[in-house]
Amino acid sequence: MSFKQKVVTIERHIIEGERAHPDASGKFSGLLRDLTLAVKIIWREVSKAGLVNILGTIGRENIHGEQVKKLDVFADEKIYQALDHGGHLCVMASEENEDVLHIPDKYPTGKYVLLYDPLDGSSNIDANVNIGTIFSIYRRITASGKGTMEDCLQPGYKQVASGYVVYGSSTMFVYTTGDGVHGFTLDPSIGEFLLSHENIRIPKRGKIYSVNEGNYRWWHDGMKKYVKYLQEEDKATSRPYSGRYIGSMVADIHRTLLYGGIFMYPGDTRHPDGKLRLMYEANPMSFIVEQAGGKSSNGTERILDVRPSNLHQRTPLFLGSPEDVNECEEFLQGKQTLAPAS
Ligand code: P6P
Repeated sequence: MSFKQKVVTIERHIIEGERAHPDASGKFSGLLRDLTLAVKIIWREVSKAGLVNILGTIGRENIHGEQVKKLDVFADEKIYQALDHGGHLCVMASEENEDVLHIPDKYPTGKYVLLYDPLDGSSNIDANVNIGTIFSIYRRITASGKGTMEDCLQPGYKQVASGYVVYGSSTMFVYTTGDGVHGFTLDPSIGEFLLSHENIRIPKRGKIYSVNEGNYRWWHDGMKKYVKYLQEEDKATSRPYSGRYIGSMVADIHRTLLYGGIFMYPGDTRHPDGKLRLMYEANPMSFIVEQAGGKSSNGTERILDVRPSNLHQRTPLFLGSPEDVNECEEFLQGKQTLAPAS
């Protein structure tokens, strides 16, 4: 990096973004500062997990004599503890907890709501595979005081911010506040996330599809036909596509965002709604992908328009380059009019 290049932290980027929107009221800089602190604490544990054997189950003691917690429980607690006292939030909800998480009575409440998946893909960590933290921020609906389930159960288009962290060889924080998608890479030597990918735009079409093909036998016909179509040879449409599936959604979608293509977790004859959670995974990642120029659907409807009925409800998910998602939907809806391979 040349010394002339300015060093932009997440906090500076948010503040400069707020200056561009006079109506902003310092809305995010404090909230995201607290969130990035929790993320750095999680990063510290994730990056040494293989060495300190803290993957144990709850109840064991580690070499420091501390109670060992599974990493996802640890991450869940760190995010809650970092955000429960800042006065920005009226309520939280976590993928790890059945009910909403209230702000302790001793702390002030604020006008925002935080939903988060503290450590998505944590079952992969002992294979040193990328895992991630995902978050969604909404404005509260109720007037004041403690937030409620109503504040948490909002459709995705109501999000005012969302983002993810992908922990790996380099750890990145990617977020949107509705003004484009921006990526920051952690510089461990100074413990700061520095702007590395400003205004990420997803390619209109890619050459990679990402899905667990082990579920093929349970897929509906449209899904089977679409994947077979991608595997046909046709140079004019860059087919066959490459198949890439890490099995850690944050990593698979991060690659899709940067390289283009499509990520899919469909519903099937065993699980009509698929596996991924609407509120903690699909909505925040869909806001990011749409803000980068992509598309995200459940096969028939825009994910961000889905009206939630349950905090932990699952949804089929098809997201990525707009031309790829449009093509996928044609197959899923039995409307494909695409020419067979020449
Ligand atoms: P499958 C990880 O457990 C996760 O929740 C997502 O990160 C990932 O995309 C998906 O499940 C993988 O599920 O059924 O393909 O192993």
